[in-house]
Amino acid sequence: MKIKQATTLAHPNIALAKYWGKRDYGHNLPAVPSLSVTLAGMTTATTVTFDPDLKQDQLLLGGQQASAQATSRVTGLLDRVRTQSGVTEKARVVSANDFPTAAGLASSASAFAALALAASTAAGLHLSPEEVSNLARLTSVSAARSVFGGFAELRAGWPKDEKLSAQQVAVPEHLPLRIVVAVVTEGPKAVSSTDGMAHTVKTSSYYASWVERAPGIFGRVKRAIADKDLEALGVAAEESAFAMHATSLAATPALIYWTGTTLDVLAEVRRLRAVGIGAYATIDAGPHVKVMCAPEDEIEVAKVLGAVPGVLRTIVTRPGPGARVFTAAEERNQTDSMTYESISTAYVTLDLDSGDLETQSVKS
Ligand code: 2P0
Repeated sequence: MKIKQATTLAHPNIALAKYWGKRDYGHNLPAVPSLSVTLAGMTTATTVTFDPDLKQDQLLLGGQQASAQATSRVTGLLDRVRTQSGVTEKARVVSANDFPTAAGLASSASAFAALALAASTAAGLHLSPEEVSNLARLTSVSAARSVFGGFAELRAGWPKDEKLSAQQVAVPEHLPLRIVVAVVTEGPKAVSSTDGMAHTVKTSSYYASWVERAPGIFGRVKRAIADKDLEALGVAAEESAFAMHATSLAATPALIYWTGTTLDVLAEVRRLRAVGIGAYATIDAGPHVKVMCAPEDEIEVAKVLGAVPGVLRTIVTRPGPGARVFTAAEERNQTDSMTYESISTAYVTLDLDSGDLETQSVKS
C-alpha cells in the first residue's frame, strides 16, 4: 500500500501593504487587499502522514507535542483536505523551522502554507497553487501569500467569496531588495494577530478609515514594485504599517505592539534616510522592525540597526521562493535559502530536540 505522506518547504512573508481585519461574511476573508514579499533564508519544513493507526491528529512542532489549540487549528485544515479527497485517516504532522523560534519571528504564514501543500499532496489531491493558497487562507490569511515566491498579492474578500487565493505579482529576482530585521525581544507576543485584529475591528474608531485608506496604499505599493522604484515602495510600505498600527492604537483598550526599542530603531531609519541611505521600515503585529533597502546598503543598515541599544540581533533576508514539495535533488541545487544538509539536520533533530511550540506558530 502506498504511504500517504508528503514533505514540503515554505517561507514566511512580510506584508508591504498590510492585511489587518476580517470581513464578517465568514470564510476567513480579509477586509483589505495586501501585498507581501516571501523571504529566502528562513524555512518551515512540514511532513504530513495519514496513518490508519492514529485515533486522532497529532502535531509535533519543533520536536514537541503541540497544544490542543494549535492542534485543533491544524485539524481544521486537515478536515477540509479529508472532505475533498475522501481520505479518512487521521494525520501525523511534524513541522520545524530553521530560524530561531525564540526570536518571535516564526510565522503562521509559512506554517500553514507548508501544511496546506503537504496535506493536500499526501492525500493525493493535485491542487493548483491557487487552490493550495485558498486552502491555506481559510486557516491563516497571510499564509495564502507564502504559497507564492517573490511578491504576492491577496485582494480583499467580498460577500459571495468562498474561494480567495493570492497570486504572484513579481518573481523574487524582479526587484533587488534586502530586508534587515531588527530583533528587539525574545519570545511570543502577548496578543496574537487573530485576536488583535478582531479587537481592532470591534473597538477602534479608526478602523473604518483604515479600511477606506488601505486599497490606495496597496495600489501604490503594487505600482512601485512594477516600476522597480524602491523609494516609492518604501514610502508606501511605511504608510501602510503606520496606518495599521494607528488603527490598533485607537482600539479600546489600546493595542500596542511596540516597545521603546521599536521607536529607537524607527528614529535610526529616519537618520539613515537623512544621510542619503534609502532605508524604509515596516512593522507587523510585534515589536521587531523590518527595514527595506537596496543590496548595496544592507551592510551599513545592518550595522547601524544592530548598534541601537535594545536590538538583540539583525537578520538580513531577501525575496525567496514559494512553497514546494521537498525532494532531496531539488534542495541540492538550491543555493540561496537553505541547504539540503541543514534541512536534513532539522529533520533529524525533530525527534530529539525540544522547542517552544507556541512561538513557532506566532507571527511576529
Ligand atoms: C500581514 N499580519 O498582512 C499582517 C500584518 C500581521 C500584521 O497577516 O487570523 O496570522 O490567521 O488570518 O494571517 C498576521 O495575521 O492572521 C498578519 P489570521 P494572520 O501580514
